[in-house]
Amino acid sequence: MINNSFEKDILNGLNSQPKRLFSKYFYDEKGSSIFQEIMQMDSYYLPKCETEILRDRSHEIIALLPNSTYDVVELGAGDGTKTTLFLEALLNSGKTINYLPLDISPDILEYNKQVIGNKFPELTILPIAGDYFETLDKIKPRKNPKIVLFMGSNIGNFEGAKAIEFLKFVRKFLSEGDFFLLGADLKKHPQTILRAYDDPDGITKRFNLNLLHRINKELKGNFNPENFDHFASYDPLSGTTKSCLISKANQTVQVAGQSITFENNEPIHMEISQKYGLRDLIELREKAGFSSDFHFQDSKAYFSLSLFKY
Ligand code: AVJ
Repeated sequence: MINNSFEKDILNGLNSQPKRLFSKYFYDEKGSSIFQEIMQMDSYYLPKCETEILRDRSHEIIALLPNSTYDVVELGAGDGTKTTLFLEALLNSGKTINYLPLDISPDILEYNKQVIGNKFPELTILPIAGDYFETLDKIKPRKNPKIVLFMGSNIGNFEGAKAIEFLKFVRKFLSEGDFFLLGADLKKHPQTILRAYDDPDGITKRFNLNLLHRINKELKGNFNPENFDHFASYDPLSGTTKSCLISKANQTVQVAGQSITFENNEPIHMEISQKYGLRDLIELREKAGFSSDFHFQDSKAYFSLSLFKY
């Protein structure tokens, strides 16, 4: 089932003009491990900045939460390492919390539960595996007020209006008294952004090429990844980082029984990573239907944790 929509999306994308592959498919086992390498890169400032905000400003965020009990729901929770800082601050402030990590991967949730459970033995952890539709449906009937976390600038992968649609969609599962905490990467000097997505060691290139390896493995493909180059760009006017693979030759590739032809220098659009100004974040909040916003930045003002009230 999951594999079917993978095949459909990949074939649709490769038959589109321009050709398109989707970054949500980057994260097989190998891809997730390359993403861990990216997070360690000096030039990939995002996790460092977000961690700084969580470490230094969680108490200010928590001061805005009036209730004494919350369900902390984390979308795309992953391994939960950064989240421990926020959970710790919540517990230190005397609030009673339950932690509900949601993720598409049951394996990462198992790991998350162990890491967080070891750190906070008294915490109730209720992992829910599945896509956002299924998992949010399960949290809806719970009576506790909620704070939904969507961190790591994952919002940046949604194109244009899709980001607003996603926030609106999440808001439907919330009610009066609930909050949404968004991690968003801010507009900054274009060189700084470009370096984060165009590293000299080629780690980001490997991250992109890994999807071709994955297609080879899972869809009987015969991509030669060496015949593709990686190209990243950032447009300060739109705030959009785009990353492409570029065919280094005229070539034909087989995928799931189909022949896909590439011209020399033809791009495959792989990913966008949207950057926001403060005004953009306020507009996003308004359009999604949340009533107010509060913004917390790191010392360099590279990243924002933005709290939206239902
Ligand atoms: C995981 C979506 C936040 O867009 O910055 C990192 C993925 N792509 N380097 C991002 C990514 C290239 C990352 N997100």
